Amino acid sequence: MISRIDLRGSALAATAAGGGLDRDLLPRAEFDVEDALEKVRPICEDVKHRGTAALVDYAQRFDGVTLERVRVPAEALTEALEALDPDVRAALEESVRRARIVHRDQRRTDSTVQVVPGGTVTERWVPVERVGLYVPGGRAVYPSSVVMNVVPAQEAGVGSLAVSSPPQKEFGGLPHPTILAACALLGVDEVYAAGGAHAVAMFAYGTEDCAPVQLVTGPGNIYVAAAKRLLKGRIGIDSEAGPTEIAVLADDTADAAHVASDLISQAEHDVVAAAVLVTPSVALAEAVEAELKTQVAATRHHERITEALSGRQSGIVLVDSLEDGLAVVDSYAAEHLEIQTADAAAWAARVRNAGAIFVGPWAPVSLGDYCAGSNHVLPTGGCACHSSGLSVQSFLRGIHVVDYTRDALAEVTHHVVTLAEAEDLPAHGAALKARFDWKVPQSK
Ligand code: HSO
Ligand code: ZN
Repeated sequence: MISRIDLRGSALAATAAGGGLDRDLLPRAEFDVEDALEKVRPICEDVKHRGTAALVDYAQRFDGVTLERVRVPAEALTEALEALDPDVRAALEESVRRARIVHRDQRRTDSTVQVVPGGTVTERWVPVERVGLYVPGGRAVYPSSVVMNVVPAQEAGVGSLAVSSPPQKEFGGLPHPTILAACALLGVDEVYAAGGAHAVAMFAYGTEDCAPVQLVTGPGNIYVAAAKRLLKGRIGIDSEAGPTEIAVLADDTADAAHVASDLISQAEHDVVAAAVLVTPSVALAEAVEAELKTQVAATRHHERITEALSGRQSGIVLVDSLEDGLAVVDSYAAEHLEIQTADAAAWAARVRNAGAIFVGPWAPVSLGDYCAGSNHVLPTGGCACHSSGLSVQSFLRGIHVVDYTRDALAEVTHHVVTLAEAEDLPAHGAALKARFDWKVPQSK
């Protein structure tokens, strides 16, 4: 079912060392946000002008639900938490506890540096005031994603946080009850029943019910991604999350059954999810192929998984050496990268591009999805070569605070005036000269 891509004999490590390895060396799933832009543009405009009335119309059209109100009442949140299965609650609490440990440690402290005597620059970290978190509904009901978005926002000190998730017909037009329960567990009391592009527009423009936010985070389908791209600038966004990806770099010390089950675990998300094994070991490749055959048949979502594994975005990549394998995974820049080799930590330390790295046999991606403490909102589609996963940092802004004394300004004025003249912007220089009787102070 999974195809083989044979890259042996291509001297990949040498090509990569010269900076020449193609970022698109391995195929990826189609995720053309550009295409969806024209569809979401009128929807966003409509929400901008008609607010709640537009959201109610879209709930009818896209979710088949007649909404009485878009804001979820407080009782519905409390009831959802009370009705939550105790085991699920305990697991979510543990997930939150671990995520808090990691994200609390990411908090920044302001730092002041003295550039010259009398001249300091402070970097002051200020949380975004109000954030909107989008949580998908439909097939992807992930309370764990509520944890992964809310915890870093809270640890960053975000004062106001709203969640939106599509209304579900079978739950009387409310978002999925586990999503509501997760919100309640995390102390989020502002929740809306809106999904898709119009939910992002609600956050960006605000409505009668929902005050506008400054930043929207959270995964979603292609329309959500398109709305984020369209409204970016008016609002900040985390990323346009695409289909999930796992790459495994493994040698013949890896356990084929475990490698196969890890590939399957992420293929389970979506028919366009990517599962890629990169290995110099033909024996491991064969063993993993055999394992996939037997394991996939036994999984609940075997049809979806089979489609994901047989898609062009998935494959077993044969390379001449682990060194070449490293070049391949670096060029691919996977959302999740497992290293299942001898001396895994040493190989992991050399990886340059990945959303998150899972080291050795006891750190499968599923651990990171729920309970490692790390964040599972990670860059996809190769964006790991320039972006990071969600963290406290995503919810902070670093403001430079510049503080100079008269003497410190006098000392550097001639340089500022010179650069301003070189850029034909003399008024810039004049702003300094005005402070010194229109003379350029002589530096000591
Ligand atoms: N692997 C997904 C996150 C997730 N997995 C949620 C299970 N639930 C993207 O990192
Ligand atoms: Zn997952």
